[in-house]
Amino acid sequence: MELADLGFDSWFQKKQEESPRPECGVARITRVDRDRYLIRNEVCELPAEPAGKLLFSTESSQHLPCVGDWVFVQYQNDRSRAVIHELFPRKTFLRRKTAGIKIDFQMIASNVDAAFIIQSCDFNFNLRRMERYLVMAKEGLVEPIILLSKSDLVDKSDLEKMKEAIAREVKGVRAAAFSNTTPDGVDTVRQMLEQGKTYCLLGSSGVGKTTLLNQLLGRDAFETNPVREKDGRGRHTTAYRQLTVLENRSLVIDTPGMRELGMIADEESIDDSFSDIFELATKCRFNDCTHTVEAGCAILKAVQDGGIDEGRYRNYIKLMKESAFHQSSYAERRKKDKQFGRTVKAAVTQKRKGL
Ligand SMILES: Nc1nc2c(ncn2[C@@H]2O[C@H](COP(=O)(O)OP(=O)(O)OP(=O)(O)O)[C@@H](O)[C@H]2O)c(=O)[nH]1
Ligand SMILES: [Mg+2]
Ligand SMILES: [Zn+2]
Repeated sequence: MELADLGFDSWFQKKQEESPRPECGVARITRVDRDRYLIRNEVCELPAEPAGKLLFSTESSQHLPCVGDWVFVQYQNDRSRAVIHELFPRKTFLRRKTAGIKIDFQMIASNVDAAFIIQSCDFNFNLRRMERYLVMAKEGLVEPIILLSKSDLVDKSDLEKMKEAIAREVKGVRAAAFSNTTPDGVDTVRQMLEQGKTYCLLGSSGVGKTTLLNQLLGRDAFETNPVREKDGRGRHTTAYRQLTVLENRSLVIDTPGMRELGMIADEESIDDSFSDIFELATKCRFNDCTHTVEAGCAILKAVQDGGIDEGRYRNYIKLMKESAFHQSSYAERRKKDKQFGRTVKAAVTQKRKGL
């Protein structure tokens, strides 16, 4: 195997020529598990650790090696271990803000050509989350590819509606649905993979990232686990980020499912694309209307009258069902909706009275 097979292209070659380190070898970080690293070179995969100088000269963890990084290393005596001395500049990256007051970032992966943003069709579909991932990819110059997994679990018409919703929401981004349960489904993804290019699997726990990787590999190399039946949530099976070389010489980085509760809850404002529906919700007869079966539901009426597109209505219901959204902020949102409704009413009354 040559470094080019691991993704070392002319961009990195140029960087190396600009600031060579003749005393060092070049390798790629293939696994990060807390402070333990694996690297891969032309010959093999082996453990490595950062040099003290590298560790202590960085203020933020984002400057430490992450999976996908190209690094300068020195091998120790029998070449069974290596010391990482320096990182190559990152061509692209995926990172997210860490929790806390100080603005800092956690690296997810680097030098990724395309990120598969995976949501499962059954419980996980959420346009707002998708948007977050799209922003993340865009910021790091990574091409996003949207994948809907577990297409076997929903009926065709629902799947079409989700695809339409995606098409309405984002333009110019590749998107596909697939199922890990059929060879056809996996081929849909396989066809997108190019030799020497690096792909990163992103998405909530349980959407089937590792299952997809195993399918692409053709063997159960990595552990997967069933999701919780009641809400489809995963069990955070994958514990570290790892880069795997496929037979077709493309490179796939699997990641642990992200805990996104904070990611969604920190967004206070109501999604613009559903604001009209939220507004209608204040006019339902019952305070705890679920907008699915109730008499006197203003939303259902608008759907029947054609005032609200049925596809959008379904997306809204899906969004409300999405647990993180539902549990953390639904009650609050309803309260706000009511308040908002009152404000609107008051404004209208004032206007009528000519105030
Ligand atoms: N019905 C169906 N089940 C699937 C599909 N893909 C994966 N699963 C199942 O979903 C469960 C979770 O899959 P994983 O691959 O472990 O999910 P993951 O995204 O890697 O989850 P984490 O490692 O926790 O982030 C497993 O029981 C899989 O068998 C699919 O296309 N259809
Ligand atoms: Mg996994
Ligand atoms: Zn209602």
